[in-house]
Amino acid sequence: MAPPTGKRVKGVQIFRPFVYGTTARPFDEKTNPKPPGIPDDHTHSWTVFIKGIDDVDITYWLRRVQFKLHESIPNHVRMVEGVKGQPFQIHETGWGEFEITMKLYYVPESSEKPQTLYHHLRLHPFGRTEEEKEAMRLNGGEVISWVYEEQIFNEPYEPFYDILISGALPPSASTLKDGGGGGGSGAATPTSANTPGASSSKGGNKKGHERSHSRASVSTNKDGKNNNESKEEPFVIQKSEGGVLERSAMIPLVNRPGQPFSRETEQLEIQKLKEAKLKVDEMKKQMMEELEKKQKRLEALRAESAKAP
Ligand code: SLL
Repeated sequence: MAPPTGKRVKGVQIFRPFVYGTTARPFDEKTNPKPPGIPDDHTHSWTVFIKGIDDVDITYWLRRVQFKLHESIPNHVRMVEGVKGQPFQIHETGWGEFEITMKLYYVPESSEKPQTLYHHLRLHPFGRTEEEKEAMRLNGGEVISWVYEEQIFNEPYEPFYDILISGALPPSASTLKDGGGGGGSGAATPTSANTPGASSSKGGNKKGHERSHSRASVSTNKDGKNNNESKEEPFVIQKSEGGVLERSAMIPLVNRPGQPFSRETEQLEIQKLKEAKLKVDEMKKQMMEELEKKQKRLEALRAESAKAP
């Protein structure tokens, strides 16, 4: 960890969405043939990864990841250095499931201590019912276990803050230097309109492409000016519709293959929660009615027994 440089930007939290998890496939002569030299008892090939949502680069905030695999695997502690635009990942083969430890090392400008994540490698479908398990088998019996997560940077140091908010510029306005290095002077000071990740949670919903998030509130920039009052730039989608801008904290509008975390998914989850709440409310109502009936019956019995000689 580098010694802290500059001051912390007070009252600011910046988040960056990312995805981590495992993808496993059973060996199969047709769909996934076992490469030569792989031990007989190995049944699966698998990958563990950490990457940006919608495959955007995250190496401007994440420098390296140490993956700690099961001790039975040769060379089981592996350091993966960030390569711009590439996921942090390890491909392996094996026969069993286990807990993978991932230690995230941030860029030196952040002065952040490393943080550890844990993830269970899944080779076999998991679920409460056989149907749920069956639904987990994707093409070729692939089993995915992926998690959406948000990295929160709380009151980042100024140079790191500059790096975090230096992206997501419309191409014409972009004066970006290559990621992660510089910081400090010369970093662009973007407006709220072109830095979705740094937008205030009250900042409104610009054409529906920004995500308001309770933990994503950035109310002031480093000059103490309110970002929300900055001049709004026209919002330019650089990737496919539903894609996200580099260095932003956006999530895609809709799912596409290999990209299951989007506003669409979020809405479905919210819908599920709403339905679950309705069901719980209904159950509660029924229980209250039953309780009331029982109480009445109890009162009647008490009255009867009081009358008894
Ligand atoms: C289990 N507790 O029994 C776990 C351990 C270990 C998995 C799983 C070895 C691969 C290799 C491998 O797959 N270990 O030999 O490279 O399920």
